Amino acid sequence: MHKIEILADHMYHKPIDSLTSRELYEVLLHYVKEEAASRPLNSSKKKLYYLSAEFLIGKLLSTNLINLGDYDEVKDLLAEHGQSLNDVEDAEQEPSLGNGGLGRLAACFLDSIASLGITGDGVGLNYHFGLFRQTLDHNEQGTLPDEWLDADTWLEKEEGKSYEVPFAKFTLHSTLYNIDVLGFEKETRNRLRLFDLDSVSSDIIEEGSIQFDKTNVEKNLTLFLYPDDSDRNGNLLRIYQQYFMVSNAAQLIIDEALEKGSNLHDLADFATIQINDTHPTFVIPELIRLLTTRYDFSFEEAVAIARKTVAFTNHTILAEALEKWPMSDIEEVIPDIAAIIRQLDQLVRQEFPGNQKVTVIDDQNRAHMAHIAMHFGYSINGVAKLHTQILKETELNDFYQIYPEKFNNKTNGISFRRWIMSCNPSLARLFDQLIGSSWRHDEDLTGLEKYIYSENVHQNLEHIKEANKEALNVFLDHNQGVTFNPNSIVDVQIKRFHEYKRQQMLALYIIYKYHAIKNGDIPKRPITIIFGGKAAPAYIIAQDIIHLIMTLSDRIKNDPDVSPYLQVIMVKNYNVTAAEHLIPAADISEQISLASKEASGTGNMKFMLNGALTLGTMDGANVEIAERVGQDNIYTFGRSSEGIVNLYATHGYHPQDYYNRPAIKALVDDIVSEDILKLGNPERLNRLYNDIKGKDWFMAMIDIEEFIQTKEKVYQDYEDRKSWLAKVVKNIAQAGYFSSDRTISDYNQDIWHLEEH
Ligand code: 26Q
Repeated sequence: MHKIEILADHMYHKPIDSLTSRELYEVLLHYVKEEAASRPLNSSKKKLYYLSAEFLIGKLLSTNLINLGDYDEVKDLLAEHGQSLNDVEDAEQEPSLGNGGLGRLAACFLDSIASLGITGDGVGLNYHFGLFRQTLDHNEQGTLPDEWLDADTWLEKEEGKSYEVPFAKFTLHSTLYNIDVLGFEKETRNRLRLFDLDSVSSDIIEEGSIQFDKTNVEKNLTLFLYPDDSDRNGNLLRIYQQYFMVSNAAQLIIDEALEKGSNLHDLADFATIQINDTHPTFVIPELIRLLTTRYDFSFEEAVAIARKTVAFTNHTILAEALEKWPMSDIEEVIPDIAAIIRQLDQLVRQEFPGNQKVTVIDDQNRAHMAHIAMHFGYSINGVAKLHTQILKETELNDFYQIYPEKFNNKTNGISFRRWIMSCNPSLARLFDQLIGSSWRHDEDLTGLEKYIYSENVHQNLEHIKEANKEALNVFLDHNQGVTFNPNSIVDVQIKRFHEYKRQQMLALYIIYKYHAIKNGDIPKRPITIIFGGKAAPAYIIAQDIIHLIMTLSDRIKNDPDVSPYLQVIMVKNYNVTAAEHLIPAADISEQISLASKEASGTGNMKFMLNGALTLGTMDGANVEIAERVGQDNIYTFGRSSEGIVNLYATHGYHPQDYYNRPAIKALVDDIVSEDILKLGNPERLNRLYNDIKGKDWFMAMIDIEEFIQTKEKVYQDYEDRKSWLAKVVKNIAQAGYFSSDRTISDYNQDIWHLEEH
């Protein structure tokens, strides 16, 4: 008998055949957890700690089975008992411990760190509700708490690990939960360490909402990721969360180093700390606090140790995302840390007298978290070539001037275990047939280049895409009772809703296409345009954009002249699981951010690997995709990043200039046309209309004409199947570079310097 059969009998006294999907899930969860726990922890002398406010790990059953090397065996075993692994996967709840790219990147990194045999743990918080669950009633986004912890989970409590975290008003205590992180066909494991508040309680959440008493920190600290910070109490809560996270992390790191024989003077030989954006920056003053108060280090020496231990990754150049905390807020929550930050500010002022732009505390008495990270860390990296270049030349130029040696680029990547082996197994098998299975270990897909014009391969790709579209249809039907024409072109934009990502520009295209069809310009093939993504609860315009898209979707659905040729779907509660269904089914990958604004993007890489072609601006990692596949195999359009950076610097963009062009005016005015206003919420539609017409801060109108032309060309090119599929193969063959194993191996070589096993 297989271990799983024994477990089933043990847990439910039933054979596998008669278990429900849920029961079978519990059995497999148990099985994988046991297998994982039996593997020794990676344990090199020096260890990486990847600190992040988000870990968007997704469901873990499939990828864990893949990494154990058990996937096929378990699938077959279940099949013998009339059960399907797919159904079992459906029974797993997805933890929503992240909100977007930065959190998903952290999850791909954990997978790659373990797969390369590097000793490295993720450290973060165990949010009980994570990010909100999105509803879409009356064509508007609604928010519900996501109770992912209700069900049996991958978390294992680590007994006997609890730290004290001192705040001004009280001292809080932590408990620690771990999730084992397996490497691909590796005999060892790492862990994701998630700290929780021992006094946490959900009884302060208002029934059926994400509202709660923000001042009751002793109960609320680990309830939600990114609580609404539009008021002061929300801001204070974020400081509480960040400090709780890093104080626990720092104490854990010091403990583990001491256990391994460190005298802490040599901490950097035992630990390196990568901070995922600025959210964990308080770890620097916290390390200094612990070393000076508990271990008798001088301030100077403690600073020197932090400077050898902490490395910083920047993920954004949007000013509003660069964290600046009022010193009065820091003072109120964590006065000891405020004092250290003042000392750090003094140090910087002594080192760089007269340089007002690099101070830690600015003239409005706000602490700049990125400045702390850059002065008191040893590495600063951007997440794509273009992004790092912009950081060096403009955004962080003052720091590049003084620390050129700290700056480096690490182009993002994605885990091939999740983003092809698990989410698109039939395509993965096709790769095996064509080039053997070594790509599963080295992600080298260039062997596929010789099949660019192979009719047989094209046919296989067509069949796989068709089947994936059918599967997506089943998923959407189940998720929200919507289906689409499986013979249509599937055109997808999935990501957080943000003006710089320009979902509103694709909405303007939909308006254009609606009118074209009304005027008798019938597409050769039906088009399905799919959006997915959440908008921050305090981000009103982003919610207005969701509303516009859904209203346009209704208008089309209700119009028999148009509905056979065009459909618009807004996916409810877009998350990792939805992405795993959407990406393998997509033909077109929309990556249309305003050039210079998308640091990297990682969805772009997932689509490319799964056989969709990119329609994008020369932004983020799109630039490197274009470089690799060549301009003939990607559809790029729009102003260059230099052009845009320059327009911002010279205040040279005037929306009226664009709005007044008749072709653009017709599209924008349609947002407030009579039939749209009748269908939708006039307040939202008017606000969005006025914003685009009068402000358009992220310049949706600047590229709209070129976008429309390029989209028409894409749809036209799609009809030449031979040439389209040749492009698809070229893209897949060049996707290997975007493996997160490559990214992590670059981090390790240039920043961490750990052993690989
Ligand atoms: C900041 C201040 C106050 C409240 C919240 C925040 C905040 C929260 C989350 C700021 C930024 C984030 C998340 C950023 C993010 O996901 N960035 C994305 O990172 C990806 C991985 O590097 C890139 O591929 C994307 O381009 C980038 O947008």
